[in-house]
Amino acid sequence: MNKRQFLKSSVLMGAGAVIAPSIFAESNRPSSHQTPNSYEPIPFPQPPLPYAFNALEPHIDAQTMEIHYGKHHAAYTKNFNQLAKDEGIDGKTVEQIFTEIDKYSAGVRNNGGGYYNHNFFWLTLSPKGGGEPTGELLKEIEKSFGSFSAFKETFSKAATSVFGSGWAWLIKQDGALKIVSTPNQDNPLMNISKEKGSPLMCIDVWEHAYYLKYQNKRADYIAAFWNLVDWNFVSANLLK
Ligand code: MN3
Repeated sequence: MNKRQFLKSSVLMGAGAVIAPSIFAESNRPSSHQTPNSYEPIPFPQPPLPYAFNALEPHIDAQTMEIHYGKHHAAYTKNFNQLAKDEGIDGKTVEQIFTEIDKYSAGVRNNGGGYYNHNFFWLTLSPKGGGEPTGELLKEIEKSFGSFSAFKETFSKAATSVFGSGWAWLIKQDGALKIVSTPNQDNPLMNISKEKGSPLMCIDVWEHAYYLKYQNKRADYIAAFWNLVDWNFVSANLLK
């Protein structure tokens, strides 16, 4: 690697360097015949979906998942990477960017949110999900909402009443659990959010998340969502 290439890749490494320095181990260095473009790291890769497109059937259909992950989420990811590069965002995690999101363009806010929120949503869901939480999580839910069924009702109501496109979240805020919603692709990690906290679970209530199967019946999609919630993921976020 000559000096020019080294400088270029140092600038481009960005957040990838923090998360996965091993990809730049000696054995992975590009050979001399490769052009720099062929090994530019993507700072924010789209994580693979942790299950098949049809794995959430019958609650969420395969075609919705294929379009949602393969088109919508892929587009947010691509646009976020491009805009982050254009706006000189370098060496920051997506969470760090959210703490100063008001410094960047609306494009970074919308696409960065779309990138992160879907990553989080796919992990909230699991073909082995559903049922009820246990242990510390159940205790915290009962402390904040009275009972699991009261929590479920409040969360469902928050998701149903998002006007237009947005998200409902369970967050940890000052040590207590709270249900909040965000418009568009905003999330509770963004400094511009009215309600801030660390996310435990979320639901996407944009029409693209359910319209093919449920059309205008958002409440039916939300009812089906409970069959998929991965309480292990939610618990892990609580204990973080
Ligand atoms: Mn979506």
